Parts: sequence; C-alpha cells; structure tokens
Amino acid sequence: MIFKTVSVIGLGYIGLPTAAILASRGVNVIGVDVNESAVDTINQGNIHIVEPDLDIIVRAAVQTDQLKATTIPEAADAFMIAVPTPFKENHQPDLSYIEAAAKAIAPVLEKGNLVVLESTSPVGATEKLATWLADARPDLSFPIDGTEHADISIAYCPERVLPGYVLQELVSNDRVVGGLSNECAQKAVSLYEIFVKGVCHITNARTAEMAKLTENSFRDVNIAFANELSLICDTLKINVWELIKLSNRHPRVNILNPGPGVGGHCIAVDPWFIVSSDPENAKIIRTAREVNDGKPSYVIDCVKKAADRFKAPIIACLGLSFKADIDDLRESPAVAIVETLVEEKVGELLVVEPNVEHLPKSLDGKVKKVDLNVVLKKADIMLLLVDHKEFKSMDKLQFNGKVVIDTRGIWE
Ligand code: SAJ
Repeated sequence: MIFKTVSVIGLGYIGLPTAAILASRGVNVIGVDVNESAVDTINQGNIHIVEPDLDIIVRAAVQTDQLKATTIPEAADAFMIAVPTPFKENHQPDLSYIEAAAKAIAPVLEKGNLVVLESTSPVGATEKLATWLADARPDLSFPIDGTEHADISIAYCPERVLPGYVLQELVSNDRVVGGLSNECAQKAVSLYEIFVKGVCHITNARTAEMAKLTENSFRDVNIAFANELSLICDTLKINVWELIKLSNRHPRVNILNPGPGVGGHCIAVDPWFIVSSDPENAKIIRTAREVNDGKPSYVIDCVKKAADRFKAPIIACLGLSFKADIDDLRESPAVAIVETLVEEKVGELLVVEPNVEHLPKSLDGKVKKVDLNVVLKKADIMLLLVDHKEFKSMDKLQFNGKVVIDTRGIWE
C-alpha cells in the first residue's frame, strides 16, 4: 500500500468518519484537530458528534491503535483536509480554516506526499492551498500552473455524504476527484479506492470544486421552487401538497417539498460561493437562496395571525433540528422561527424536540421543552416545524379545536 499513514485534518462531521473508515481498512490514521477536548474524547474511543454507528468504528479504530488524534500534525504519506468553510458577513467565503490547516501541515510535508482538500470550497481554493503550501516550503516543488511530477501532489475531492447516512454513503457514493495535474488526480484516486466502492471520476480541481457547489445549489433551487409554490398556493387558496402530489404524476416532473426554510451547514451556505464568484450571472442561484431564506418570516407571520385569535395563546413548536430525525441544530430555520417568536413575545412557547436533550443557549430559559402529551393538553396552536417520525405518527383527532400550522405537510 502506498498510503501506510494518512493524516486527516479536521475531525468533524466529515473528517472523523473518514478517518475511522480509513483506519478500519488497515491504514494508520493520525487525526488532527485544534479542539483539544474533541481530541481527548476520540483518544478515549468516544465521539463528540452524533452519527449512527460512528461510535462503534471509532472505538474499534482507537482500541486497535489504527487511529490516534492529536492537536499537532505529524508526518504522513497523505493529508486530507476537512475543515469548515463558512461565509463571512457579506456572503464571501472564509478560507481561513483551510489556510490555517495548510500552515499547520507545511512543516511536516515530505517529498512524495499527497494533499487532498475535501472542504466545500469556492472555485480556485485548491490553487490557493497549493500557493500557501509552496510559500511555506520553498524547498519542495508543487503542481502549480499544471506542473507534472511535482514533489507534492494536490487534489480536490468534495465530500457528498448525507448526515444520518454518512458511513454508508462514504463507501457507496461516487467521488469526483480533481487534480492540480493528472498525476495528482490519479494518486488521489488510489487513496480513495482504499475505502470507496463507488466510481472515482477524474477531472481538474476547478471542475471538482464547482461540482460540489453545483450539486447543493441544484437542490437549493429545487427546494426554492417548492417554497415559492407554497406561497402562491396560499394566495390562491390551493393545497400545495395535493398540487405537488398531482403534478409529480407527470413522468418528467419531480417537485421537492416546501418547508419552513432551508437549514444545515451545506445547502444554505454553498450556493453563496457560486454567487460571490460571479454575482452578475448567478441570478437564479441567488434568488433561490433569498426565497428559501425568506420562508421563516412567512411562517412567523402565519403564527402571528393565528395567535391574534387568542387572548393568551399557547403555541407548541414541534421540532428544532434542521431536518427530520437528526439532532443537528446548525442553521436550523426551526430554531430561527422559535427565536423570533420569543423576541416578539407572540405567546407562551412550548417546544418538543425528541432528538436533543437540552435547548440551544439562545432559547434556554425562554421557552419550555416539554413532551408531546403536554402540548396535546395545553396548546392552542400546533406549529409543526420538523417532520420527525414521532410527529408523523400522531393521531390528528387529538388536535381537536387547535389551530394547526403544518410547515412540512405531514398531517395533510
Ligand atoms: N429540505 C426541504 N425540502 C426538501 C428537501 C430538503 O425543505 O424537499 C430542507 C431540509 O429540511 C433541510 C435542508 O433542506 O433544512 C437541507 O436538507 P437536505 O436533506 O436536502 O441536505 P443536507 O444539508 O442534509 O445534505 C446535503 C446533501 N446534498 C445534496 O443532496 C445535493 C448531501 O449529499 C451533501 O453531502 C451535504 O448537503 C453537504 O455536506 O454538502
């Protein structure tokens, strides 16, 4: 095996599962993270994030010494960078974590190493990574401007896994592997073939960067279409769920589901990387973001109108996570909606969220976290925000007399 030791930089939702899968295939894996408490947790064989079965493979990898975590990078045959790429206030991508990762690994790079960037990135980020590494290591040659046979190979290979199914999709999904040269791409494919059963498709780094952004923007635009339809249908007094069901009977139509907005750290963020790189042409992509980001305010207005009918309304908010049956509250429209209802003192708020133990800080002490049976007894308004399985199986007859605002269409 040409990759005996692989270092994974960033042990979050993508880096940790990737590190553990590689370790399970017999590679010595060094996981690097700036978060000391995450490093300690992993070295004890535990995990600091929630993902089905991840705990089992991390524990096995640590117990067999195939995986160790550290805060300081060490020499390895390959480095995989999976750090966050958030955006700044004006929707410009923030590459500071990638730059910090590059500066951290540069001192331990050796001739023959491969560096792969996995973080979702704007087009051109892999070239920037090469420049940061080259600046730090003038003694080594890098594949800048298409140079073949450089000392260090560099490629971009975006993650594409769906939260909740990460361990299956890491193995089964196809991968797009974009090299700064063909040699770099070939080398990266031989790394991914250690654990990927899907096909690894070779391209250049810029196309691979754009492919990732395109996939998530495609989904965002399609969800925006559904969200826009939901507003139009309210105006026209048409049931949007029935409309979509009927339209989807056409052999070439497949409309997604409207909801309270688009959350998570991917689809709500990545399209902005395209917009910021070509604002003039990225019209639909920008509008889709705006339509989806506007949906929470629409839901809030509906709740306010419903609340006006009561003297002291008790509002049950069902679900906080950004999508069904997960515990992830990042960029969640449900959280944003409840926060605004608190700020605007719309009524007494009861929250049901079966997937988290504690309320997020922004809501702690301001709303009550309760069980479903409590809201069935007390609430005047049932505001369904997330289509968790516990809510799907509820008996609608129990809502007798309550106002129901179902943002996901599960009780239609
Ligand atoms: N949503 C809707 N209506 C729908 C589908 C989704 O309102 O019909 C909402 C969800 O409720 C959620 C948001 O969109 O708030 C995003 O959920 P999602 O399930 O569409 O996607 P993510 O963010 O969990 O994962 C996506 C995936 N990308 C695509 O499907 C193109 C995943 O494959 C990527 O790896 C991931 O982003 C990522 O990390 O980029």
